[in-house]
Amino acid sequence: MEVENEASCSAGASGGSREYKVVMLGAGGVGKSAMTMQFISHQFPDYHDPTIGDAFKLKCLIDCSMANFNVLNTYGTAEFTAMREQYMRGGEGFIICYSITDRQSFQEAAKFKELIFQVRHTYEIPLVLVGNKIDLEHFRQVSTEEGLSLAQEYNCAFFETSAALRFCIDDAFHGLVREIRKKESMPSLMDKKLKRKDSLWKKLKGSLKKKRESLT
Ligand SMILES: Nc1nc2c(ncn2[C@@H]2O[C@H](COP(=O)(O)OP(=O)(O)OP(=O)(O)O)[C@@H](O)[C@H]2O)c(=O)[nH]1
Ligand SMILES: [Mg+2]
Repeated sequence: MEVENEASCSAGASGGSREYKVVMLGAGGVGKSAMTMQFISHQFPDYHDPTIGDAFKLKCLIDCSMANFNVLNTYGTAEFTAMREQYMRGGEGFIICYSITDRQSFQEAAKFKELIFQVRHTYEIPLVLVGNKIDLEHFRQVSTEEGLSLAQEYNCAFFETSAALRFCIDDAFHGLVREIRKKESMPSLMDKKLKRKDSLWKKLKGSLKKKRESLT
């Protein structure tokens, strides 16, 4: 799916658009698909259809510079976790999601930094932490302070969102691009790795396609 969105900034957009490979991570049912759908097409699917691995594209202006999102939406269900290592190799940045109504999903979110480290051997990976479903305040099990404190540990931006209300969804995705740009402006780490990432990303999409075909 490919969409263009140029609403937020009219003047001064840079002509060339840089692609950002973003991976959604988090336990099953926390709202990764709902957040992705809201971000890409302003729609909220109110049913839970466990994801097999979908990729979405969207162009938008962030801080007056064009960003070409390539979002890989993953699945949280345990039986699929073998694929996680592949995602973690391919992504440039990760949105780690939990549901504020599900403490176990928060505990799972707290494990991702280590899992990413095991695959990438660095903690310098751009991340954003998201506590979703804040429209369900009455069912809250994870406080804002706990989210903030995990984000501090992760050294990353933190957002509480509602995919249902499309609340703070753009902020989370744009926040990740800002994290990637911030890390890129520190010359050391990312430049050398970009070419390698391109071929990894292609391989990853190929295996997901095969997996989908085998399951349908
Ligand atoms: N009230 C409310 N419900 C939400 C929100 N986000 C997602 N949901 C609902 O939660 C359920 C699961 O959402 P999904 O987006 O399918 O969850 P997921 O993380 O993609 O799940 P997997 O693909 O299995 O990993 C669906 O019924 C959604 O409608 C939200 O912000 N608020
Ligand atoms: Mg999903």
